[in-house]
Amino acid sequence: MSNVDYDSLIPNNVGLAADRRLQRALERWHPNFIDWWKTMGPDGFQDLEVYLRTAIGVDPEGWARFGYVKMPDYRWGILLAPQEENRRIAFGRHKGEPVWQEVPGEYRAMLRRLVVIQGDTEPASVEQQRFLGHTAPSLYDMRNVFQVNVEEGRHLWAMVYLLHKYFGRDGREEAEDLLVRRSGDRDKPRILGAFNEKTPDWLSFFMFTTFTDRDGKMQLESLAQSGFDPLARTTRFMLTEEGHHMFVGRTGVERVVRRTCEVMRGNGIADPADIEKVRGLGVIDLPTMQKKINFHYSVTLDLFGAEISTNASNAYNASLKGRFRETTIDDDHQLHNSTYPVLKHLDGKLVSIDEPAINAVNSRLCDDFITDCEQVLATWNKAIADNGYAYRLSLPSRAFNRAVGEFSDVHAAPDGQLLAQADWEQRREEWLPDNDDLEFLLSLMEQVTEPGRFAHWIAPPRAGINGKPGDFEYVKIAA
Ligand code: BYC
Ligand code: FE
Ligand code: FE
Repeated sequence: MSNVDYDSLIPNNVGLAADRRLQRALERWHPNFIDWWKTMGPDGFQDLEVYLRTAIGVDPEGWARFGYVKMPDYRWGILLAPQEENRRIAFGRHKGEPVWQEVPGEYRAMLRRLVVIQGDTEPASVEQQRFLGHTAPSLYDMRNVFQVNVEEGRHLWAMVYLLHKYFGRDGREEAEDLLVRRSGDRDKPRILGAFNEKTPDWLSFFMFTTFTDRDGKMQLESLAQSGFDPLARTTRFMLTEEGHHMFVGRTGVERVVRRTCEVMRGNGIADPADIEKVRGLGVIDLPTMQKKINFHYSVTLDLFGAEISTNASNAYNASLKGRFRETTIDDDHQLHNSTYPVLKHLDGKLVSIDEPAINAVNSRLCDDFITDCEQVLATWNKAIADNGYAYRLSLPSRAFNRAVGEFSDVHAAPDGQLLAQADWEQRREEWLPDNDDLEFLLSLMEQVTEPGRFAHWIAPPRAGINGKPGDFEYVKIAA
């Protein structure tokens, strides 16, 4: 079952060779994908050998192989986690029924929409990160962004497989459109807001992979519960790759924090808020990092949709999209009579209000996301504390800077205090990066290609990829 066929054009463990129609359809999509990759994938590095991992199986141990690959030759495969025998639906109206191997007709449109939205984010992130190679702070980091990019490409393949196999002609059309929309394009933007923002510098990249890839994790976890088994199995395997993306983000920011603190300490700076002095030393000040957290976190919260959502309740009822770790939750898994506390604003205050749990599925997933993020913040703050500074980074209120849901029509400070429009306009640059901040970040970005060397503003990682030594040549630049 877990054997992967690597002899065919499209590596897969779904028996593609036995389904000639599907195989031909995907083989027609393949050159369009490669065209897209060459024009919208990593700019300027397509001919270089990169030390990448490729998924060669789906077993928990040993699913990846490391080796030098030119990115356009990466073996993007269609890999589903092994089928669980006798798996039954864990939640919703169809709880207890055997999982579906085909799309139930009544849910076809809803399912297609979920798959398309998921699929759209994958190439979008590659487009957003397309120029980062030019300013990579080391070969280690350069390799990491390319690894993330090829895997997001594989995630696109994962969704395109589902569209082609299960959604007929409209699925094929949706698959084509996934290569037509462009991140940030005015006329044909990507579907969700965060995926049309820019990722111009490496702090942005580390924040994106910390927060936005973590939304990916939460959404994939919910889809991995799906009663539609092919979707559940696809997303389950995607999650194994997602871990590395979030690792790159969390440790990336941590290395920046560590470096800044070490340099501040080494130069006798007592006050981390002395931005001019810290920047004068060529490292990123902590208040700017806080502003970047505020931005990436709030934009990512928007990806959870409205707190109270009939779309989400329909998907849950239909047994298509569950909750985070659905099977470990102790309740009826149908949410007949239960409530869930949802943060709302009432008379100028933030209050928690019990809502029917079935309507609050998005809000709950968002809570689980926030819990996850808090653990990440703790590791960053530890790096600050280890250096003897009292400064702490924090997550802003969920009401801060929101464009979707309950708080989209109010303004709030990071501490949750609601503000009049004029106050918000006046103060927003205290909390969100302004042009000067972004230009400062860009001014630090310089490409470092000597193996084992790192740009001044970031500390080296604690360990190499796949146990490689510090001066390993992750990308063969000189070749
Ligand atoms: N931007 O009931 P509502 C990843 C629309 S990231 C624009 O509140 P729902 C990755 C919504 O479409 C994970 N529009 O929301 C990370 C709806 O429109 P219609 C991606 C938005 O449907 C890094 C209306 O507002 N996967 O994998 O419950 C790198 C009201 O909708 C937004 C998924 O998201 C927005 N932010 O929830 C690479 C999973 N939010 O239908 C990859 C699939 C809402 O009224 N998607 N709208 O015209 C879903 O589960 C849900 O569609 C959403 C929204 C969670 C996105
Ligand atoms: Fe992904
Ligand atoms: Fe990812």
